[in-house]
Amino acid sequence: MSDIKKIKDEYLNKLDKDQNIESINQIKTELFGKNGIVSNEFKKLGSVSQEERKKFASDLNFIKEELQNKITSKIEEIETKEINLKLENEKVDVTLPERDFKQGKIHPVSQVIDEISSIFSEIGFSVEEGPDVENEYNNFTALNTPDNHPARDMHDTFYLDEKKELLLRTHTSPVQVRTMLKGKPPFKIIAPGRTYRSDSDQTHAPMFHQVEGLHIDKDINMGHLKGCLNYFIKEFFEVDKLKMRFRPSHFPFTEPSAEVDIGYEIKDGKIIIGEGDKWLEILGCGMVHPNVLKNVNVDPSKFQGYAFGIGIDRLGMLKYGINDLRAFFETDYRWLSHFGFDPLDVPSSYRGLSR
Ligand code: 2U9
Repeated sequence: MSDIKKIKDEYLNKLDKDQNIESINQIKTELFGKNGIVSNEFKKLGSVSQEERKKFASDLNFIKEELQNKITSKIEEIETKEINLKLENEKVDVTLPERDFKQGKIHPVSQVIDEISSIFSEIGFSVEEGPDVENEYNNFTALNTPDNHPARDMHDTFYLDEKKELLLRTHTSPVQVRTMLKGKPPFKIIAPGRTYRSDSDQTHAPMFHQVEGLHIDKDINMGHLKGCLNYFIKEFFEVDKLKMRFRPSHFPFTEPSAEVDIGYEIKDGKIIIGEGDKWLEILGCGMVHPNVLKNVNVDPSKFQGYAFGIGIDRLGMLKYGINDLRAFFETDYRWLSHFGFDPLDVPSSYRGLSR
């Protein structure tokens, strides 16, 4: 018994010294583990004579309780110390100045894409998307644009390989090609997105945005095209009256083809869309060429329809009075906080896709 008393004093001493949770647990195992010092003393009880057993057991229990109490209070002490240290370090300094708060803005291009998508969805168009990197079949060949066509020129197209098989799409038309190749008519879709051409000045950027539309069904004619574009332009510019004219043009993928101008005038230095005696070119369109339909496995004797292409950036510049295209893509925060849109402020022309 004197041995175990010595050990008790030794361990009480150890526990008094600065300990951490791990070393306390280590001590706990040394004393009370399966082969611990105290546990082994209890095992000896059976071999002690009847007379001594009662005293031995009571002494042992006393020592056990003393050590266990010490361990429990030591653990509590360490945990309290840790909590206090944490509180000390995490203290909030209420005298600090507040952090600079920056309200995010919607970029005008995203805003205009949302407005356009919303307007077309009201008359049954769905929105399709596709990759920026395309193959030459989807971007040119399927669109009736032969090998020697000037649009394929290195000056216009960013090719990504020597063989000129991969490129950055020069229009969003490959999205319509992909949609028609994987589905069956009718098709009524718009394809907004980034497009690329090797061009850069005040009105051209090497990356710009387009939205193209395609409506293919039985008996679709140019009257439908005219009605659709008239509705879109009126909704987009929020005008009731609109002067619109179709000028004959040429695109390899449409026949006949046209460019569309809308009437405008300048009042107090501001551009007023809709009426007036000036004309502004706004988009290109036409009836989809039978060769294009054949290339995407649509029978042109049964199905026909119209397509159009609109430059989104220019449309946004016109509607929101922005005059340098390059500023769109310079990611200047001050420019964005002026021309950007509050995400919670919904203009009347944007009805949201959920309605
Ligand atoms: C398919 C068939 C036909 C899309 C069309 C135009 C006319 C057009 C320009 C307008 C301004 C491009 O951004 S812009 O420079 N686009 O004039 N785009 S018809 O015709 C298609 C598309 C896909 C399968």
